[in-house]
Amino acid sequence: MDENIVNIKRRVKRELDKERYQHTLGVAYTAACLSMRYGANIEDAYIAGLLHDCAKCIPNDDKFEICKKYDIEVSTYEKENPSLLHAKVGSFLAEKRYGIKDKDILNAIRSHTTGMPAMSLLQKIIFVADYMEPNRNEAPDLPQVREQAFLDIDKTICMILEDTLKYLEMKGAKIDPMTKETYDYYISIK
Ligand code: DGI
Ligand code: FE
Ligand code: FE
Repeated sequence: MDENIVNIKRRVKRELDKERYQHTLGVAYTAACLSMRYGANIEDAYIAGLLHDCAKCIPNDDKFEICKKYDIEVSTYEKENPSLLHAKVGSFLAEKRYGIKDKDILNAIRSHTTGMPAMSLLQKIIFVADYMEPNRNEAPDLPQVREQAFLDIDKTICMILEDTLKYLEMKGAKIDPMTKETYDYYISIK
């Protein structure tokens, strides 16, 4: 395997707890499979998968600290829901600590939790792979999502967002405006 990938894996393994590292490997190879199906760059997808949650195990206070130190903008919504920040901070660390220069990979990490309208193929692949990788088992619609992901990726994004919005409403959690915007966009092009 590419030396770069071996190094990323080693470092990410150190930064994450065991379960999160297993999830990370699951996202990486699911993203590679989806890339084969849709003709995306397989190695880029694998790397984006490996790094998408690289900031997940950083305590909230430290994430805020990183944002302050490096002038990363934090929305009011993220201030109230700091767990969402791991995507933005992860993208930053992927660039600064892991030396990733490819903007598409960095954007895919940044948008992996809420999605965003008009995503690139790689962004869509990471968004979908994160939801359906083999270690995930809680979402009720996983079998349908896993099948649909290899048939129509835009439709899959609608299914995932529908389920996520329902789940957040049930929990009484607030919905990030970007999650809603992404949903409206993908419903409108269906
Ligand atoms: O980091 P992971 O657990 O692998 O997955 P993720 O980055 O997609 O984060 C998943 C969580 O994020 C899931 O519990 C749903 C939540 N989420 C997604 N959109 C929103 C959200 N949480 C809030 N509060 N608001 C959102 O709009
Ligand atoms: Fe995440
Ligand atoms: Fe994840």
